[in-house]
Amino acid sequence: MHFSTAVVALAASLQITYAAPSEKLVRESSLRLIKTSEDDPGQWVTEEEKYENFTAKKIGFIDITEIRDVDVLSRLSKTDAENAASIQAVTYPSKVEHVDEAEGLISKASSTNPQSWLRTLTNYNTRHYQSSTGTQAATWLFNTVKSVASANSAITVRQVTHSFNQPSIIATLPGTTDDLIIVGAHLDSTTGSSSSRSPGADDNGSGSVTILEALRVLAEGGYKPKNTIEFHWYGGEEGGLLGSKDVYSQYKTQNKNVLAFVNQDMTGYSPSGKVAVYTDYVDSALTSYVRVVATQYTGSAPSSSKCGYGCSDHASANSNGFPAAFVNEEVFENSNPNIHTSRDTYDSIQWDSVLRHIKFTVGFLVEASYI
Ligand SMILES: *[C@@H]1O[C@H](CO)[C@@H](O)[C@H](O)[C@H]1NC(C)=O
Ligand SMILES: CC(=O)N[C@H]1CO[C@H](CO)[C@@H](O)[C@@H]1O
Repeated sequence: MHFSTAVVALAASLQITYAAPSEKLVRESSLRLIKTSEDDPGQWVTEEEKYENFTAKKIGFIDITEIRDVDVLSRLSKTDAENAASIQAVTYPSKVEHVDEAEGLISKASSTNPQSWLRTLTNYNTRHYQSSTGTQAATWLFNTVKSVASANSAITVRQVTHSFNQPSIIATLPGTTDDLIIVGAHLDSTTGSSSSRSPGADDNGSGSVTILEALRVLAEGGYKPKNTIEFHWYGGEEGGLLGSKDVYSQYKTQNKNVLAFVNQDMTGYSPSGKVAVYTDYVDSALTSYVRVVATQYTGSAPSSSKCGYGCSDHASANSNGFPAAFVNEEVFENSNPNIHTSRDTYDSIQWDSVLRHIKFTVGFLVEASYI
């Protein structure tokens, strides 16, 4: 049971009234406290309700059961406009400045390896964060990231453990400064229960293999950045941004200087043939810079879209005070109709769309490594 007195005390101190769980739900235990909007004081739900009442209805949520940081809880209850002043301010370039260097690396990118990696990821019955196959998939990904990173001995790869079995994975390419440029995606998938078939090809295996290919290209190219570059694969996103919440909470405690985090979630379905830059729960200055970089390296100006509260892992960086942006395959209204279902299969992936995101990712990492 997670109805802890600490949360109640915190709620009182924040003058937030959390919804009391019903007796029945308390008895069933393993209740989680989730928030679906700034104004939502919190709702106690079962794991099944997370999927049935929210994910399946495309309602985003953040699992705040374990969050104790009052700054973070406060930001999660304020609008973007109210939070803007408390997100670390970074001055970004107004144009791209390293095109030749980036294009040289981009020319080495392909979808050959991503296809084989995504085959393996989607062959796990599910990557649900509470399933044993979800943990096995994370272990396979950890070993694969280590193998890809071994092309450059400077790169380190580690796992971040959570209150659930599935870890997150972080690869670090050290620069000459400790300032961080981060790209990330989540490695888990869901269709509800921890045992139901959930290939999660697009949501969000596609984002995971997109950033892994970018790592391969930079590792094999012997790329030496000024800023330190990190690649993050988060566990437990579908449970309410659980893995990224832990990672950014640790980075906040450790006073890490994150100059930019770009989240990519789904990258393999795009009828319009253009990437979409999302504008809610992100940093507006970083988002403008991402548009400039995406226009250069994908060949067209991105569309704009919004996906609401708790939509994906950029919200965790944002609520911890770090500048975040979100680049997705398509505008929200036209996004992949198969996600969170057993139809989100390998065969439905559009590889030209994945390659577009890989080019953007490599271009962004090279450009931002000089900020
Ligand atoms: C979830 O949906 C069921 C069925 O509509 C409803 O009975 C239940 O109260 C809902 N739970 C929450 C936490 O909203
Ligand atoms: C919005 C997006 O691209 N993300 C997908 C991956 O997971 C999140 C959380 O479930 C969903 O919003 C989308 O399915």
